[in-house]
Amino acid sequence: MIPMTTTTQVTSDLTFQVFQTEILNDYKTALTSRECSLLGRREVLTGKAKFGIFGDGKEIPQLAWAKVFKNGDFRSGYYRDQTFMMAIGELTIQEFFAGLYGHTSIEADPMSGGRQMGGHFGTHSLDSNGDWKNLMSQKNSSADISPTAGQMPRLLGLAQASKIYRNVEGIDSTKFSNAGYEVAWGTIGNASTSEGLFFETINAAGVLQVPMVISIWDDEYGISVHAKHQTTKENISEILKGFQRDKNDKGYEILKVKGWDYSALVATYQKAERIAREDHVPVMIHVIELTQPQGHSTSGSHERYKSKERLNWEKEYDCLAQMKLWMIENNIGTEEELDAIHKDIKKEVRLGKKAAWNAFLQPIIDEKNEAIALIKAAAETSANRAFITKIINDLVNNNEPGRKEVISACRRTLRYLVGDNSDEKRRLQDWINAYFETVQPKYSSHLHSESKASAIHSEKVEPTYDADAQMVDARLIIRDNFDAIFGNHPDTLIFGEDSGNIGDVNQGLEGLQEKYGELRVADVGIREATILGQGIGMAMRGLRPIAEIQYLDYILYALQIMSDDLATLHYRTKGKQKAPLIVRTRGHRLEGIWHSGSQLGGIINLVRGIHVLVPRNMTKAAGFYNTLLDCDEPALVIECLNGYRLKEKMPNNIGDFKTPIGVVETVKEGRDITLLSYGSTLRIVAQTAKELLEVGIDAEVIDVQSLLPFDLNHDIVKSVAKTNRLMVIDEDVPGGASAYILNEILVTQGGFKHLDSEPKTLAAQSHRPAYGTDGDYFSKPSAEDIFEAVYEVMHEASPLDYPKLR
Ligand SMILES: Cc1ncc(C[n+]2csc(CCOP(=O)(O)OP(=O)(O)O)c2C)c(N)n1
Ligand SMILES: [Mg+2]
Repeated sequence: MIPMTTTTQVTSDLTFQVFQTEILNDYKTALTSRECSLLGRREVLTGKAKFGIFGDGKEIPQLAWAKVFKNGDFRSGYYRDQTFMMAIGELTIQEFFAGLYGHTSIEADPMSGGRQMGGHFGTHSLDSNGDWKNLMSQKNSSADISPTAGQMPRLLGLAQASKIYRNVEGIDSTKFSNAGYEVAWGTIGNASTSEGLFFETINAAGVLQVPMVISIWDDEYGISVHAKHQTTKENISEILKGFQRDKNDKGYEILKVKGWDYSALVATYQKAERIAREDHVPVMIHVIELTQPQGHSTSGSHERYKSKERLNWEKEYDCLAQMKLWMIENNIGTEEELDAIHKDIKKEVRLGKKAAWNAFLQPIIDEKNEAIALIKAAAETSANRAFITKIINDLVNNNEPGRKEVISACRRTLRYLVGDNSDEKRRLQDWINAYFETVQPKYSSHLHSESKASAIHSEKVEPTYDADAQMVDARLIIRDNFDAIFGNHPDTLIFGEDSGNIGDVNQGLEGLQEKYGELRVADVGIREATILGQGIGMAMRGLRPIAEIQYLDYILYALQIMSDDLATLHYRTKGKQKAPLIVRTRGHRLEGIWHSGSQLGGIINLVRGIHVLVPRNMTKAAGFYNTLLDCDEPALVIECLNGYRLKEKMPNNIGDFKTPIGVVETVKEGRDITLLSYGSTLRIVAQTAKELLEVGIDAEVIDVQSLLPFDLNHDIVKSVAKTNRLMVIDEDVPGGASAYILNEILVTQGGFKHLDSEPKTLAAQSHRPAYGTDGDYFSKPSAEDIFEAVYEVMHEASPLDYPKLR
């Protein structure tokens, strides 16, 4: 136990020794971290690493935080937290430098296997099979992202998971929770509290009363921009005072502490921990008077924007300097002893750096040597020897090459060998091909799950029907299916605007809150970004959340979090973290500028890493939910808003039938032209295909169903090979999702070979749709537009059979 103040009496030698050892260990950790920062900057300035952003000036509060961070807890922070990661034993000196260099081995750089720049931290939640490790026997950090405040929405979910585990019965929580006694700890820079995501998260956590502790590292600056441009009154805890809880109202506990005052920090973090862990009350710790000894990052110098007075103050109040003074004052060590420790640490950091550099470089040197031998051999038999010799010399003289230099030398050599036909050339070609096979995955693997629960292994289970099955309002199929899901999977829960009490705006959840409780079928505030974050955080702690975004158009508020956080999570951790979150929304064929429901091109191009599913009816949608619960990947499911009241036959295997992911469905066979669409527009296309039959045009209609992943079996090209004509129809802007689909078929699937007519897309107008039925008619492809566009293709192919229509 650390004394609360510097004046606490030490009662025995033994107590003092324990106390002294612990403080000295802390000091060593802080010094190690600082020396890493200093040396790290030099590595960047001498060209060994690309970019550096470090934790100097923020060391001491992180020691205090690490003391109260327990197994099972989670961190969601930002790039200043290296001292904390070291203090909890999750970042060694060598790993720090491996991250700085971008070492592609996940063993060498456990944070991201070289995928993220240094300073982006994370721990491993998954084993090598992609299965959950026991998160209760380790300290956990969710993987950082660079957008400032982007860590906040996820933090909310990490905290809320504890609340769910504490209050919902029947969930197997062995690996994830002990009765919800885990705290989610966030960090954010003072300037980043200007972001909307910060305020949205703070409010939501206050409403939800979750065990979240947010530390604000306040150094008065955000790069060069002073607090006076960032924060009203230049004081974030002052302006957030209204969140402080009191006798009558729940809220936050707000604490303020100086970032260089070791003993006060220790006391503050102990207090924060107790309040959050025991009582599930969110806590905000405003840590003031922090510094940035080396400035913001390796990209600039702070002398340009800080006054002399400020720079002098920062020197004096450098938290390490202040800790040292305090230690001397309290007889923890003499100046000489502390200096000797510092000297040892400097040496240790230099050694660790060297080991990291050698481990990073050696495999590339081996590859370089192999490449040189092969290029040399090929050069000897080539007439272009002189040119190739230059390439060889450049590579030989490069003592610290990257993989880029190695492989580009080989590839450029091939150009000089183009007329040769030697075994040496073939060996070089084979080596290049093999190189890509082994090296490319180092940079590109794990965008999606590579486990046995990957969605690409999903299999179809057909809905089955009683002989006298009723045609019902389709929303009842969705509702009954969710009922089955919540009944069968205690770890599932859904939350969204109007999802709880009224059972969502289309009553797809009617009556389910009463049945499953307010925590599992929940209303939330209007705050799309943190709805998403809530889902991400809970999914990272073993739950199966379904985050509901009321309408597709409003997903734009959450799109940044989907794109930056959810979509990259598995990739940026090289498969060491996952968030199998289901995002439920409704869209398609809505009417009006902000009710268009169709911005799919924008979405699919920003969320690679998330599956995007566009079922044409509620049975298909329900089948997707059932499939997704067997999988370990995130997905967005867009239900058809105009489909809830259409009639569908009620299956008798609700909860069990499954729509496979990445598989198209042919809804009408035909021989003249392949028509592709999805969602609500598919229904118009299918209807139009019937009308086209009346003029002798037999169209094949295919429902894409799954935009990401797209037609894994390449079934569409088989259809094009039969019909030799192709049209993609959707309600997105021109060049949106229809262009993506066309590229998939013509380029990826090689469909161009089979075409007898120009391939076509039919999309909406470039502007957002105008309001009302007529607005829709003149904004999005109508049945007549589709009919005429298809007819025109047939007219061009055979004008006599299909005379001009207009
Ligand atoms: C959304 C976004 N905008 C801008 C940036 C560039 N940027 C990186 S750090 C930073 C300043 C952050 O300052 P603060 O939150 O006070 O943290 P500090 O670095 O001072 O610890 C900015 C503007 C970014 N990463 N993300
Ligand atoms: Mg700052």
